[in-house]
Amino acid sequence: MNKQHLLTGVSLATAVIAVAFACAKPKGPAGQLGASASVKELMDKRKLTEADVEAALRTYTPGGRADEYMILASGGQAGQILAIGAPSMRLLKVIGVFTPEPWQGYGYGGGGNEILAQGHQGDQKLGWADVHHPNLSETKGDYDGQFIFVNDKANARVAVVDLSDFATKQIVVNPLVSSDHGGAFVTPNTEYVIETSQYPAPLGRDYAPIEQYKEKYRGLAMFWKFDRAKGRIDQAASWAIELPPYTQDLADAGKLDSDGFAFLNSFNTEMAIGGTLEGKPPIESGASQNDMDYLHVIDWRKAEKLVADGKSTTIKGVKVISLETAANEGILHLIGEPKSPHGCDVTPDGKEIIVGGKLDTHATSYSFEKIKKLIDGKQYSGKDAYGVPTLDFQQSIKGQVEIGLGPLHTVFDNKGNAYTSVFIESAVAKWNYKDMKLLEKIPVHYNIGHILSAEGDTVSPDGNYVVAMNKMSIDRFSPVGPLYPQDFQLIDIEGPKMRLLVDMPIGIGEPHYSQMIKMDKLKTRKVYPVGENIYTGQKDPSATLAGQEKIVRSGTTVDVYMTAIRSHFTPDRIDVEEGDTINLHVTSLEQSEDQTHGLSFNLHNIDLSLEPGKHENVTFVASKAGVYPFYCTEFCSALHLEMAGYLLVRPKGTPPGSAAAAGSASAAPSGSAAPPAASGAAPKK
Ligand code: CUK
Ligand code: CUA
Repeated sequence: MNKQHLLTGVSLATAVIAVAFACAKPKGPAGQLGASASVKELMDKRKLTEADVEAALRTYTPGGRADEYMILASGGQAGQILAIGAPSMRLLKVIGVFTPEPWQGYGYGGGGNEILAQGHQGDQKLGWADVHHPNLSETKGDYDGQFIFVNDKANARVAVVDLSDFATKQIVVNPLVSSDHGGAFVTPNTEYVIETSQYPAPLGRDYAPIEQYKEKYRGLAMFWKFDRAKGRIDQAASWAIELPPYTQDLADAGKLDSDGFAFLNSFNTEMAIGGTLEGKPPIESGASQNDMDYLHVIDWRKAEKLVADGKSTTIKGVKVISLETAANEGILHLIGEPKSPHGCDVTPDGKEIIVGGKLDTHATSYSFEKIKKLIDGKQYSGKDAYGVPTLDFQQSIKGQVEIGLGPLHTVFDNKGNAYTSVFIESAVAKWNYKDMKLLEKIPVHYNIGHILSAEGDTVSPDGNYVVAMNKMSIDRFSPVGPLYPQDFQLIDIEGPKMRLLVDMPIGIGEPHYSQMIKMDKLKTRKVYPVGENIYTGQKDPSATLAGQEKIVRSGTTVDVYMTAIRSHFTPDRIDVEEGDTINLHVTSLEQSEDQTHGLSFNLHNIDLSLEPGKHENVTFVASKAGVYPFYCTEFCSALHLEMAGYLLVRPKGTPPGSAAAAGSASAAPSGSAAPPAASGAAPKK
């Protein structure tokens, strides 16, 4: 151990260690770990510094004690959302969203299949997503803990996850654009979930030659109307605004002073279209010619009114305010933003919009008050190529702060400080946006993309933690092959100096954004009422109670009404004929917390998760004769292994129980395959 370090350690750390030592005095007989010397020995043995021990004391969360916060993180290419406790930085759950998730039985036969199918596009049964920005639902600009929304950049989709049970309830497909990025951002009362396009393309996903980029290709801001009572996006009440074919990027909704507005940045206002094989410059350099791109300022309340007044056109069933209308009616204004902008974050008071620049050294703060004045006075600096009024950059900004190379995203605390991720420099820069002063920088490891802060996107951030979401993790973790995990670094921001506390590897995808909510805002259910279909939120019409189990045959359709409870399925034998269609309805009768059963069928790609009370419906065809065991996949009880049964699929034309079916000469007892409750030819409900 480095003695020098011990001597020069910060006083807070020393105090904490002293407490740790004091608390570690031996209580019992002969010295196991306990005396202060032993803690020091342990530190020596594990090569831990005082700073390490202090960080551990600030983050270690004993079993049985809840974390103060939950981070809901994008799962990146995994297409999922990660639920992480903070400050312990322990992974709690990977929520199946756009990608099938077998443990949750999401996409393996049950109702989750229908949710995933909502996200299919034509013949493309998409099995993944590129999730970028989770956003929690808000009430009066504060996280309310009810829902979280995420976008799929690769396929322009938005999903709705209900935080009462951490299950995905809806996926909507944007029929107008092929990719999105500025999403999913909510307005302060979750009136809308905003999704803006990334790579321009003809609206409605039609074809147009790339040479017609400027005439035919467009960007878009989609305003998905959220119906909170139903907990679903109301697609019929949603609408959009056509945007110029600049590559729109990040977005944020105004709040308090700027409520009613949305802000999104863009790059490639050069409208570069590549063509490297044809001898043209790549998009990368073509898009980096201009010193300024455009911050888009959208008056969504005004737009909402225009749509209500019928001043929109309809494309692929969506009401769209045309670019011309948006320009002429004061819906859309553009302001220059430097250089290769990224990140667009509204301050908690709603007064400023902070924009980073990937090739810039500044964070730029736009003043909403100034912007509003220019707009109201129609003091335009000109128009862009599409006739959209532009505002003067200098007259719109409050100022710029030099913070380092490659500032991206910004989050906030409760003291007027901003924390900006600085990508190229691999640092977090803390600066005060009231007096526009850089205060401090802390290195992170490495190549930080987004940054998140506790309750950070609300009108009242907590100001105790930020998390650096780093793209690279060289030398931070044990090697796991050439594909390295991402690195979440929890940073304490409560004191005068930022302190790096702990690294958490993320081994499932590249998370872009995350949000951090106070754990006590989450009102999570522990069990479902018996028979609940979690995808409709209603008791399922086929819910089966104890004693109601039965198998109902109608022609080649077999309806199985099944229950699951420790440690059996009733019925436990399903006897069908090759080619029959089976509608399996299964209800968990459990009402005890954490008593989950699984139900899997051999060789049919069926795997359900039956949390207490949950009901699932599965339809499948018994296409091949054979004997298929089904069993419970959760180790639910001492007799879990016995929680099993058989699906018996007789060869076509073989009567039930026939010995011939088994190819045997001896007679079999008759009627052996049908459970007692089975009724003959009852029609399907
Ligand atoms: S983006 Cu990934 S680091 Cu999609 Cu929000 Cu900036
Ligand atoms: Cu039920 Cu194992």
